[in-house]
Amino acid sequence: MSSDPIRPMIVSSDTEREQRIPPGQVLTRKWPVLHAGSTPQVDLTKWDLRLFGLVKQPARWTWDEFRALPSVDVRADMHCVTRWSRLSMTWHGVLVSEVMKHVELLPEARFVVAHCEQSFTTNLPIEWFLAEDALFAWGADGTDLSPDHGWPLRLVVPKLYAWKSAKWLCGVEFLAHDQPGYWERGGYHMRGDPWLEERFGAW
Ligand SMILES: Nc1nc2c(c(=O)[nH]1)N[C@H]1C(S)=C(S)[C@@H](COP(=O)(O)O)O[C@H]1N2
Ligand SMILES: [Mo]
Repeated sequence: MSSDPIRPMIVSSDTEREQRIPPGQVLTRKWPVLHAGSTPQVDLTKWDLRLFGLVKQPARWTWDEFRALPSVDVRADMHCVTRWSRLSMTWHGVLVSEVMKHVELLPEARFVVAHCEQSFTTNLPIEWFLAEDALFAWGADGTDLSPDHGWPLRLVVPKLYAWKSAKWLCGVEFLAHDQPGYWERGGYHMRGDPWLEERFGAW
């Protein structure tokens, strides 16, 4: 990481709120690890990222191709629905807006499902995926992600509860209708805005 060039810094607008901690959340200085199941072993030589569904042409990147895309740093806070919030993380990766230059969305695409190793999925409305601070991250706070935190690549959507920030990401699917993912089928919210405390239900 230290040999990487200086990357542009994007600052999530939520970090500029006077009250940084959303309702019902508690500040943590540690970085907890939270996920269903075990930490997958990912082989980079077999790894790819696919964008598919309601796009004119699906897109695919190998690890080397993905790492060659222009990268940024994103300063953002992280809020888990289990009530911890971690402030001022610096994520390293490729903005969603940069990746989306490589596909043409069909007009009926309104929702996204993130697909991960071990068939974890999570859904979100497309406008939250396309937010200016959302990125595909391979690193945080100056180092590559550890396997527990989603190495080699995770989605990071700072404006929503962190269960939407899918670890071990392998694909993004564009859909016309919302489709509940893993935690959402278990009762978690289809959107999950921490500022509105969208923890459970509503579908
Ligand atoms: N693939 C996958 N990604 C996941 C999860 C999961 O179970 N599987 N859990 C989510 C939840 S609930 C949270 S709070 C964050 C936690 O990220 P961290 O372990 O890096 O803190 O990852 C999210 N991404
Ligand atoms: Mo979470």
